[in-house]
Amino acid sequence: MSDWWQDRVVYQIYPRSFQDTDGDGIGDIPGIISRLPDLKELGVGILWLSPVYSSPDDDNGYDISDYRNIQPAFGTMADMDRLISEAGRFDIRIIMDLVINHTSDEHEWFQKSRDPKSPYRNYYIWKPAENGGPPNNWTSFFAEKCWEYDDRSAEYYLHLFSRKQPDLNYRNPEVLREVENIMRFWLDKGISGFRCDVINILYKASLDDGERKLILTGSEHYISRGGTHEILRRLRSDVLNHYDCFAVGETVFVTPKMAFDLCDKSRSELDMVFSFEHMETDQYFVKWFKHRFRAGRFAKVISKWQNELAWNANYLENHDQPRSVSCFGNDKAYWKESAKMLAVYLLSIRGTPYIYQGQEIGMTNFDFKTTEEIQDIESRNVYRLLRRYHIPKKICWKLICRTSRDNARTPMQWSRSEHAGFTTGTPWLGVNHNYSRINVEDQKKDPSSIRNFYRSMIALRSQNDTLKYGSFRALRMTNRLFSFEREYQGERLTVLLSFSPKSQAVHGSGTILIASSERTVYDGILTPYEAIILKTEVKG
Ligand code: ISL
Repeated sequence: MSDWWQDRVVYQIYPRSFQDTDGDGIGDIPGIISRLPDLKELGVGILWLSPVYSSPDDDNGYDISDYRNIQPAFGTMADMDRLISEAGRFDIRIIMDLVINHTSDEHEWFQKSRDPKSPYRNYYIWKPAENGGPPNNWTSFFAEKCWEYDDRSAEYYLHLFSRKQPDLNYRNPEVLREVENIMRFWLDKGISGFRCDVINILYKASLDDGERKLILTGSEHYISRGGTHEILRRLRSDVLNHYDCFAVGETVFVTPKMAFDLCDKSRSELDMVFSFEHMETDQYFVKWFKHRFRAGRFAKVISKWQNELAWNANYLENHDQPRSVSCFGNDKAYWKESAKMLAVYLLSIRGTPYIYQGQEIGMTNFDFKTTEEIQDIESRNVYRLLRRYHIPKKICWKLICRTSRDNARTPMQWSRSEHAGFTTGTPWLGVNHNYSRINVEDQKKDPSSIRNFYRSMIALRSQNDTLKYGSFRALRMTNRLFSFEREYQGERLTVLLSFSPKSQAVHGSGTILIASSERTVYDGILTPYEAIILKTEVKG
């Protein structure tokens, strides 16, 4: 028996950059409502909304100051209620981002917590100075210190992200109770689950110094510790089990073994997790130092995760990653071919597919020219840090261009009109100048477009049980070719994916189920970046 969240395709919306309707240059909820017919036509069954809650926007909504209110720039609670019901009319379910590792420092709990006598003090992690300095040697995800001194209470508080994102204290049962109530509040409104932000780091097992590491010193004290498993089991039994919903965890530095434990049905924690290893196949140690993408390595990582987990959350893009056609494909000479090939990969591998806004039209990395155009807090911090080490500006800029989270955050390209039809005002982040060539409106009209190909692939997946439930077996995993088989109830599908700008001979037999090119018969030669699914009946 499958669950509905295994059958459907998820589409991630980054509300700030999706569709503006009031001309303030920031996307909004009425904008999402206005695009529901487009999403339905594409074949989307679930929407994941990045945070729409009240926030001072230090980290674009991942710093929440009120979990029960909507950020005014995005609209009102009435808009949100309307979105849930309108989406329901299209049979589209909604999941929301659950950001509970930290809040904003402007959240009422934190403001009260600054008073050492307040009952809220224990909602966060406060510690006195250690030898006149921070309580331990940990470092943050955003290339800065992770302890901030608060004059008012004369102690430090922990923040694994920006200093405006203090970490909640999960040793305090009150915090869990508050979180459960927030989850119920949204589930009662009719949403169908959560994407749980950095969910495997909630519980800090100790605050001792960490082993010194190039990045994230201290992480061994909080990555996937027993306390987090316990919290997840509580959230499941107290809340999630009482609704028709699912939970996908964003799990940083997760290994297949950790992911297995988090998703093991008998433990009742999460339904699936986002892992990162495949996204790191083009980097040395940290994402800022990239090397050429090697498809062979990517394929091996994917195969490992396919073999070790019963069900994966599959993605190539999100609001934190550069555009997939720019890093795994070829966004110049083979832009269209490679974007379609990646679509075949994403929709034919076993698991729930997650498409990020703009991926379905092959949006590319930004074309900014200066650092002033960058808004992302992480990119800004890293740039500053690299400059402190006297790394030449040109090199810093190159690193930022390839890796910045703003690559994914440039506004959605809807049409050829000004600002790509995203806004009538000034967009909060620059629109990529290629919008007159890459946009939804043109691609809807062109039968051979990337978007129409995504539509066909989504439709194919929804009708084909082998693509949804079939077993996975890797065949070839080289830098030029990734091929694998899926098998289910007497049907075998062979998926051939070319990662090469050259034609190559690849053995394969069967009838073509779908091809990213126009061909109807397979002659044993894959053209550059071509993808084909061949179908054979299994004897016996
Ligand atoms: O961006 C990253 C890698 O590309 C990560 O280090 C990222 O910070 C990490 O995956 C956690 O991400 C999530 O939580 C952050 C938020 O900034 C991200 O946007 C969110 O996806 C803090 O809430």
